[in-house]
Amino acid sequence: MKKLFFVPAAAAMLFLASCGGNSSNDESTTPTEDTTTAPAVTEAPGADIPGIDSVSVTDNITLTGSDDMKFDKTLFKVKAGQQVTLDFKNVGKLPAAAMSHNVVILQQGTDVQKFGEAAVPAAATGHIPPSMTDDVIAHTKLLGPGESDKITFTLPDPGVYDFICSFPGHFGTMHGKIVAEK
Ligand SMILES: [Cu+2]
Repeated sequence: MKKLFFVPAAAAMLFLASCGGNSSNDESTTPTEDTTTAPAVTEAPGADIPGIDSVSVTDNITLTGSDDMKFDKTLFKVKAGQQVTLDFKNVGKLPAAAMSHNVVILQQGTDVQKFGEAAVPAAATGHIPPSMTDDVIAHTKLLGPGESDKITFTLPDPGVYDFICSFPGHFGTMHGKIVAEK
């Protein structure tokens, strides 16, 4: 009886020893996993944008602007380096002088607020500020009610690109993002 008693005791000690070993292994691998996850997140541009998962890649964007100063869509996903067609229509009815719209696609890192403000006095150039043309990847014409314009452009690098309507006072509500995937 006494001999049998020693066997489970030894097994229990082995079990405890192996448990201790395992848990200390887990602790040492946790920081390693964190550092490998971080670059994976930055590799997917715009992964932190709400709703981006339900947006599929396209090379043909259709977009409208309305009298309530809104785009009908604000989030797109394209392939970096691939030509994209954008078809834009002003579906409003208000006169062009009061309510025109365009789509201006900006380089990554452009200060949208600064661009929007610089666009206000730039009526002669369709509200594309001459001092900031380097920040513009592509833009449609400024459109009055019922007008439409079609442009093609290529987003050069993976990342997130802002687009706005640069008609005075509009960029606050008329803005969106195009995510360019690798
Ligand atoms: Cu507008």
